[in-house]
Amino acid sequence: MGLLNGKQALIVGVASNRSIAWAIAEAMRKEGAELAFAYQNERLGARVRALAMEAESSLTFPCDVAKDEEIDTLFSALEKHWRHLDIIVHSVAFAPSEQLKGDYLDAVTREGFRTSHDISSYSFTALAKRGRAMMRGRQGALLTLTYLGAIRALPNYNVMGPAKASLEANVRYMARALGAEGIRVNAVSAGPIKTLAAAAIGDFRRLMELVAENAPLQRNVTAEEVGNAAAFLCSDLASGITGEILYVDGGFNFSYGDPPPA
Ligand code: NAD
Ligand code: 0WE
Repeated sequence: MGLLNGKQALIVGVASNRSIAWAIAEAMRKEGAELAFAYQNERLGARVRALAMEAESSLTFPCDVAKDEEIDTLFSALEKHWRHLDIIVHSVAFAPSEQLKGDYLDAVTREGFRTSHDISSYSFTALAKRGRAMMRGRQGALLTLTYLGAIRALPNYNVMGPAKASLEANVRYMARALGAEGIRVNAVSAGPIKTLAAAAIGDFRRLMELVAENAPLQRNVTAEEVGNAAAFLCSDLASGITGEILYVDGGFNFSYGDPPPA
């Protein structure tokens, strides 16, 4: 019955019960997947262990995705519990906070550019490189989270835009590299959702109002809706889909600029 019965999924990027990664975990659990969780550092350990228990999982591992040794340790630990892996969810992004406000050129620095691309794009590749052996030949799926700022120059998103553009190209190159092994690679491009990563941003409420006023669905999307799309993309129902960016944004991406309704 469950779309993901018998599948084992590693979820990277839960920081709180509002994280998009947590909504994905809940949707995948509901569809029958067995879950494991990787969290950034011990500051988040207790919270993630408690959430994992709610998802009937005792598999929680620390992993700073900026560090290859920690990625290696993560998979070495996971291999002790699971022989195979079917799904990796990457729900991670970071730019130093001073990068995310004001004029792009004034804000951006070589170090800010490097860090944002490393954590927000390369880390997806790094997880795939190390996870590949465990996933081979199992109709596996990799999934990441992106945002409209990848394809539109938006205020304040700044260097995260180029980082997400890199991530989206990464999805296509990874899909090409892994297709022969039966592994699919996709992204969900989510509309704005109030999470920790979003709460830190000024004007977030205004952005959400703009979406509600202009999206065809005339509202913002929920983390649960993103979770459901993620579960679908990682299920065998999506067996023909790879290298794709699926918008879960109420249609805002193609309709902003419409005149307001009469
Ligand atoms: P969140 O703060 O709950 O999640 C971000 C996660 O990234 C956290 O769990 C954090 O621990 C993790 N992270 C950052 N640096 C890391 C590192 N070095 N190593 C390991 N983990 C690290 O916020 P969220 O909104 O759920 O973000 C998840 C993803 O969704 C991000 O890729 C974000 O760009 C994307 N996204 C968010 C929105 C939104 O409006 N919230 C919209 C579209 C896409
Ligand atoms: O991808 C994101 C945000 C990712 C993010 C958030 C933070 C906050 C805390 C990356 N790095 C950091 N660094 C921090 O120190 N989103 C899609 C959410 C978001 O962020 C914006 C947005 C939206 C939407 C920033 C400016 C404008 C819009």
